[in-house]
Amino acid sequence: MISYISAFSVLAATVSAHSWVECSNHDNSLLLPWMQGNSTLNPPVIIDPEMPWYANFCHGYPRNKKNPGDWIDESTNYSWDIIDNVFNGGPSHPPNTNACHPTQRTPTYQPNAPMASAAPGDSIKLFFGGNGHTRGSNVPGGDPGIVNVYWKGAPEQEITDVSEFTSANLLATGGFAGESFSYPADPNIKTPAQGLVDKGNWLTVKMPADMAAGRHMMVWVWEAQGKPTWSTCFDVMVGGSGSGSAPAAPASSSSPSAAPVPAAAASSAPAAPAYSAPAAAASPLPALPSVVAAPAPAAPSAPVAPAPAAPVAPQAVQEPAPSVSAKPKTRACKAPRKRKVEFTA
Ligand SMILES: [Cu+2]
Repeated sequence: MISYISAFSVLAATVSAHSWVECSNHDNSLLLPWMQGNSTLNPPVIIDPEMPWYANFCHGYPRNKKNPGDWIDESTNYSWDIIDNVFNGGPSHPPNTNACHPTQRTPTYQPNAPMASAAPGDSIKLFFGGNGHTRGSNVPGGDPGIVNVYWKGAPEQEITDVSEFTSANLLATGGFAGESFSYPADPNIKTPAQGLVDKGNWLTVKMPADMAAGRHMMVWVWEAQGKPTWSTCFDVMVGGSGSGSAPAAPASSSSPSAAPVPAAAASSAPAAPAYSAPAAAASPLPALPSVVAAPAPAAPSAPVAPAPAAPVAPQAVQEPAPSVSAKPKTRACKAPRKRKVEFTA
């Protein structure tokens, strides 16, 4: 029995590294300097861009992402474990080659968490958690690998199967740690247990200049050792500055930092898909969620709401005590995930 459990633990450890896109259009122009500056304090102050009080830096969300977020919920309810579902085939666990998690196979969006919008030529910045893996910890081969974004290149076209993760469908690629910030600087510090802090990884994705107006479905895929391991699916609504054949597109400025497309405009566009944009999302992203305005009683003051005019110089930004919806800030990779059927026969 002991050896059985050991084998189970080893097996689970090789596939437990995980990450997913938290935000599909993230503005880190203030957050990153804050993270860098606060990391130099003694002791360092951790800035975690994922915490709900930084939600106003996010201007686009993955499918079915909740705002404010709940990473425990997300890690099981929309992050798609490709290794577990695709490559562990067998009679008791037939391969499931879907490209997306079941909750991300339609363009469904939660209230206050709209899809990204952009104009052709814009760049969007995907934000995903390092989760302790930025320096290769707990990743097969000890290399953090790469992240790719796949699409079909035309509006209203879905990537549905992992076989469509091809070079022909590749829109963007970069290192998992290519746009990350982690500390301490010593590269020998590789794990959270050793003191590694890696709260922010990004991938900048440039929209092609000739991109057609409409909703473009995209899949972010983390690949290690040449194999896709995890995916997150999202959409980008592209406003009309393309061909004249496109119908009136949702009103939107071309700035990446612009407010998201109002749901009303998106749903009235002739070519708009039947995605479930909530009517309540007609205004730009709200102020900090109400749960943040009421921090735990022990918190000395309201959380610091990062204002656009805030100085860029690094400063200590105090994170409030976690409120009811705020999950622990320490986010090492989860404990070995439950295997479903391998050992039941
Ligand atoms: Cu992980």
